[in-house]
Parts: sequence; C-alpha cells; structure tokens
Amino acid sequence: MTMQSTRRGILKGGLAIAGLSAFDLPEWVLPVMAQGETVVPFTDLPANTPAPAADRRLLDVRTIEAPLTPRDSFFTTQHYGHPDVDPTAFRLKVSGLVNKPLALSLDDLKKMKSTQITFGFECSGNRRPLQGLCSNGHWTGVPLKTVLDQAGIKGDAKEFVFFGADRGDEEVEFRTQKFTVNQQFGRSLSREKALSGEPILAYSMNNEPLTKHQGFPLRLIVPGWYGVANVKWLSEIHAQEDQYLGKYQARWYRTLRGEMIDGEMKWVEAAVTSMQLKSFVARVSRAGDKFTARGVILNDGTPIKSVEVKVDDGAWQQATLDKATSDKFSWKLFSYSWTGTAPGEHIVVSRVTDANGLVQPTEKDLENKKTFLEDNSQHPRKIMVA
Ligand SMILES: Nc1nc2c(c(=O)[nH]1)N[C@H]1C(S)=C(S)[C@@H](COP(=O)(O)O)O[C@H]1N2
Ligand SMILES: [Mo]
Repeated sequence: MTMQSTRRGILKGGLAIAGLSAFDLPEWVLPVMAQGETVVPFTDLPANTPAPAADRRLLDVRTIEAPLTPRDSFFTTQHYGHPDVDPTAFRLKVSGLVNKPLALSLDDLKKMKSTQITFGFECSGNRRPLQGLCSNGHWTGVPLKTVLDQAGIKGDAKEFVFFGADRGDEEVEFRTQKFTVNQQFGRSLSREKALSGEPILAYSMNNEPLTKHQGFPLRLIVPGWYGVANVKWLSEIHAQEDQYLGKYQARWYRTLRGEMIDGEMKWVEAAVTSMQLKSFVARVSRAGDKFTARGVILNDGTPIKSVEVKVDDGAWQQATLDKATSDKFSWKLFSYSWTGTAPGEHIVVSRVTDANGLVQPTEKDLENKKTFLEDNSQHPRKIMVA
C-alpha cells in the first residue's frame, strides 16, 4: 500500500467516527495530501525503529489527518499486558469510606446520565524523536462524581484509589529488605480532584466500545492529565484516608527537577499529574516551492494563546490553529506554510504559548530535569529538502 492510500484510509475512518459526512468537512489543517504534495522526510528519525512490544503501539505522527485518532491507530501502552474482562460478569466496585458500597454492572453505568468529552493525551514518557505516545479521542461515560455521590462519600475520605483488573508481581523494597508481592495496577486522585466533576468513567471512545487496548470495558479519564492517570480495565474505586503509595503512584511516575529557590538549588520530586505545555511538528510536506509544517499541541486545558514555527535561523512565525480541535481538552492541531527553502538539511521547530503567558521551554531550559518523564521541550526537527 502506498503512503497516500494509507492516509486516505485513515481519513475516512476519522470522518466516520466523528459522525461527519464529506459535505460538512471542516477545513482540516491536516488534510489528505493534495495532488503533487509530497512528504519532506525527517532525517533525525532512527533508521531502524525497533518494533514495539506486542501490547504497545505508537502513533506515526506523520499520518495524523483528522482531529480524532481512529481506535486502531490510537497509541497504547501499559505495564502488565491486557487482562481479559468478561463484560457480563463485570462489576465496578466502590469500597472503603463510603456510606453504601457499590457493585455496578455495565448496564447500571450505561443507564446513568452520560457525558462526552474530546480529550487528547500523551504518556508522560512521550518524547523525541518519535513523539508517538499520544492520541486524541472522543470519550463517552458517566461522570465519576455521579458514581461517588451514589455511594455517599464519608467526610474522612481524602484519597480515591483506582484499581485496574491487571496485575503483576512487584518487588517492593523496604530499607534493606525486598518483598515480592502480586498486586493490581493502581493510581489515586485527591478528594478535590475526584469530586471535581471532570473525571469520567468512560465505556466508549469515538462512539464505539473501548477496545481491549483502551481498557475494555471501563476506564477512568482524567481530562488534562498525563496518560498514566487514565486507569484502564477499571475494576474498583477505593475511598481511604491515607495516601496511596503504590509503585505506579509513588515511585515510577515522579519527576525529579532542580529548581532555583532564593538563589539555592532545591531538588523537587513531584508526582506526574497534569500535562505540561507542549507542541511538536508532526509532518512537513511540500507542493512545488510551498512547504507546510503541521503539528500537535498538548496541555492541561488552559486556552492556547499562540503557536509559532521557526525555520533554521529565521524569526518565529505565527502558525494557524485548526478550528476543528478547539475543544478545551482536545489536542490542538496547527499548520504553518512558507516558501523559499533551498535543497539540503534544515531545522523546523514549534513553540506554543498559553493564555497565562507560559511559553514551551527549550531543551536547555529543562536541563535540571533529571528523569525523562514530562519532556515538553521544543523539538527541532531535521528535514531533508530534495
Ligand atoms: N490498568 C492500567 N491502566 C493504565 C496503565 C496500566 O498499566 N494499567 N498504563 C497507563 C499509562 S502509563 C498510559 S500512558 C495510558 C495509555 O493509555 P492508552 O493505551 O489508551 O493509550 O494508560 C494508563 N492506564
Ligand atoms: Mo504512560
């Protein structure tokens, strides 16, 4: 299959799931390639990308053409593989510091008033050169608050732990000792966040049931947060007073940064929560002398003020935001066109600024971030112009 026809297939899928016909086609900033338009290759991609593990999938960001990512190309990753959940036997348990413990079937959940949201997210480990651990979906489910209100949350419940049906053996280190225990994947939210009305218990993406990859039959969606918060194969919500200190909460998803405070370097370890402001160029194409860079913005839902693109040592130039991706928690797509780039290797980079004036950092700005998570640095792409 040629790249052209593959992309057309993806566009069709994208339209079908968005419930759109060809007649109300918005002006995609990432359209199917026009006649005579060709992709300008990135030269900073590794020559051979090792095939990802069977239960992992990267989105080839050069193929993004529609606001929503079709379910069969939506990126996917997890720690313990995919558990099999029988949807008829499935019960979502709500336990702990609640007045009425619950065991809800899928039907029970689907009978509750549903809500929908477009939400794009990335894994906190997403980074250059591929940037393939991100996607955008349209989610349907029940507000988490609806279910928690039904259970009746006790006053001393401070922390809500979300357990997946997936489990694995983990070595837990304690001082000089090591214990191997079999445990479920778990992540927690504070009382304030859990009851905020924003998180959703989702049973559908892009108007289709979740796939096994996406956490069938039910997952938590925390709009504006990194991927890890969106617990898949959700099986139990446990309300408790104590902080939850499981491996994927307290140890694996931490960012270590040095911050200058009053002239002194302080080392801060913080949990991975809401997404850092980020953009990257996903594809550069060319039609004659006209070049177009198209890209993606991800953040915590703060409105975007501007996104700019710079070619080589030129000035930053305003790029255009795609109106089809203006929903608060959607990823945002953008494009910028220019002419007059000579044959040879060139650098194309993007930079986003949000409504609070926060500017996407450079790699240099992040030099005191020691762990690789939350890399939202500007990503200069190398391209080869023939
Ligand atoms: N139950 C469970 N949920 C999980 C994980 C996991 O290992 N188990 N991994 C998390 C991580 S690290 C990411 S980035 C996202 C990926 O979601 P996706 O596969 O739908 O893209 O799922 C999150 N939810
Ligand atoms: Mo992740």
